[in-house]
Amino acid sequence: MLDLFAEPSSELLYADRYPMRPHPSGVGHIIDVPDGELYYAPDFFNAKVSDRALQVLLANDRYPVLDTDWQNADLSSIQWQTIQWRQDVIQMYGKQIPLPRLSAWHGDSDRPYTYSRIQLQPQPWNPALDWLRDQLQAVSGVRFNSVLLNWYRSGDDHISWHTDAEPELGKNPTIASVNFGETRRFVLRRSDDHQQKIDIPLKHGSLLLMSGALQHHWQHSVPKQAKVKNSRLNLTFRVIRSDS
Ligand SMILES: O=C(O)CCC(=O)C(=O)O
Repeated sequence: MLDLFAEPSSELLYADRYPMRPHPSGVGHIIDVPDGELYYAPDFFNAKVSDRALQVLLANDRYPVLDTDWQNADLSSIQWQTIQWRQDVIQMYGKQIPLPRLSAWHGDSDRPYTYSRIQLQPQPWNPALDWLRDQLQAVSGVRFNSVLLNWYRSGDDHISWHTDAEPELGKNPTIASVNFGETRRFVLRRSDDHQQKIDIPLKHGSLLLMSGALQHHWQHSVPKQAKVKNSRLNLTFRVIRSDS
């Protein structure tokens, strides 16, 4: 397994398995995986911006963002100030199963999105999300029109193996994954060979860009991590096509 838990210290690290080279912008590295493209910048957002982002995205009228046991907090009558966090449920065997994380969907109003058979109507852009999207456009050249936010309240929250291959994302989507809060493992595995894995610790302030044919050949997940007690936010910026 390729383990990226150690910070890349040179562009040649892991070159024997998947070559890495500096991104032309000078920030972060391109990881040349077969059948896809990955760009990873561990410190894309500095500590000050990242701390602020966590505070703003979780701002509410009841609990401090840090030092709250969010997994057990009563969220029923909380007023969220920036993001309307919601507990989505999926139907399985006739039962309503809560997803093991909280979510929100923001974006252009004419771009609804369906995942896990949940149809999401976007909440509007706000200054924080708009600012983040501008930073991503500078590095990716892509103007994203939607963002899915996932809040992993502790290491119990997770997301199972899947690909982001919904038709409304187009054939080879570019997806920008931004991370604030606790470091969590982001694991990729080849769809046709589950032993081939890439394990990337997505840390506070990091950016991972997935593009090319990646979603057709690699699945991804964020596994449970029992020792993790604090929150992690993940924002995946996407382009939803109008002709889907
Ligand atoms: O939290 C992450 O890093 C991944 C999120 C994800 O896989 C998704 O939103 O589809």
